[in-house]
Amino acid sequence: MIKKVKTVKDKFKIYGDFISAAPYGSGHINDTLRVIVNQGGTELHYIFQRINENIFKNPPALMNNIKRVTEHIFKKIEDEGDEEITRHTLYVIKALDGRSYTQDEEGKYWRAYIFIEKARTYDVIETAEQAYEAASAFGLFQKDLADLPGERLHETIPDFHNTPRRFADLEKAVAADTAGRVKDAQAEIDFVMNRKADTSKLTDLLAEGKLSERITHNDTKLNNVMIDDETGKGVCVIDLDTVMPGLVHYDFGDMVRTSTSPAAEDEKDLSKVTMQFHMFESLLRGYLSTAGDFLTPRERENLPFSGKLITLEIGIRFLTDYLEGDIYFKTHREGHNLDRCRTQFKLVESIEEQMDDMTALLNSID
Ligand code: ADP
Ligand code: GN1
Ligand code: MG
Repeated sequence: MIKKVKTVKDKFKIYGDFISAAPYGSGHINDTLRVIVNQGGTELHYIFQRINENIFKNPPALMNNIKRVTEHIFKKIEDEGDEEITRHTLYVIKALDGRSYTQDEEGKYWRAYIFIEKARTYDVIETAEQAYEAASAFGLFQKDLADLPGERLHETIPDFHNTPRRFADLEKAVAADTAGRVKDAQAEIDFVMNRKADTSKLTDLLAEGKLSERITHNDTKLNNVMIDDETGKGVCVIDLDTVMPGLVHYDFGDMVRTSTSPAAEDEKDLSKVTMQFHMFESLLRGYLSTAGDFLTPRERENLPFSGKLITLEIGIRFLTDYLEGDIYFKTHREGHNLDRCRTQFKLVESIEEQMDDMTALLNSID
């Protein structure tokens, strides 16, 4: 792999001698590496990613989305006189042939980004300030893309946040029981079946024209936003593979899913999993600080429910993957997807218990 990265590096407009490459981060989808090169005695860092083609079927179209989105944000912050532009948006390094990606000898797709220094991502929320900063960064991201010119973005994963569809996929996985695991997950399957009515609530509003499609990130988990090491401020929204048309709720909801519980996504001790209200409050205030002025009243009123919905949806996806034999998400231990599913459903319950308070808080904010 490392030898391959060295060859791939030579296909990008990266000037300097290859020093090393090592796996980086804890994403569930792509292969991510930090690559170090020596340029006249100075070490330069890059992020290289091999795009997961089991999941993303059309890498050139995906990279065209990312190019359009990052160039649009680049121009905006350049006009504002930002002096740290390549810390505030992902910056795609071009290949020697001018494309925004390259291919290795096996035809696999690779991209390279400038490495964002003096900032990091968090897998588990630590402070309410981080929740505020993450939410305000994702809200700003939506706002910046509201005037993206050109045709509709490519749907990199069709029906990505179509929750009724995810429900139907689970039903199919249960009926097929290909890995023989249904017997080990009956309580979790029942949990989902009891909440069928929730799954279509937002997609129905969209179909009735009561909610509108916007350009959204669609994978706003906490470790997809970089936080500055010194200031604690949100620096940059990353992981742009799923930027495409969507509902704002799935973005806000995934922040609630990933930034309110003090437990890891795969925590086995479910007593640790809880929706901490003060974290929700910070998220809500952070999100409204940047997104508040473009949200419609109906979008706004569904924000508390969105946290429950996407937590249920991601739990359904982990459960489906468990039943299908772990074919989608990277797993690192036996039962990993089932453990992840259980934390999601525990969190759904915690959100359900606090839904009235969440709504009351929203209604108390101008
Ligand atoms: P995945 O789709 O697999 O989640 P990500 O794009 O989120 O992959 O990248 C995985 C991790 O790599 C991130 O959580 C982050 O820690 C790190 N990372 C990604 N892009 C950059 C970057 N430009 N600079 C610094 N770190 C990055
Ligand atoms: C995946 O790429 P990553 O690790 O940030 C997944 C998300 C899930 C998340 C669960 C393209 O996100 O949809 O919410 O895992 N991304 C894709 O942790 O499926
Ligand atoms: Mg990620």
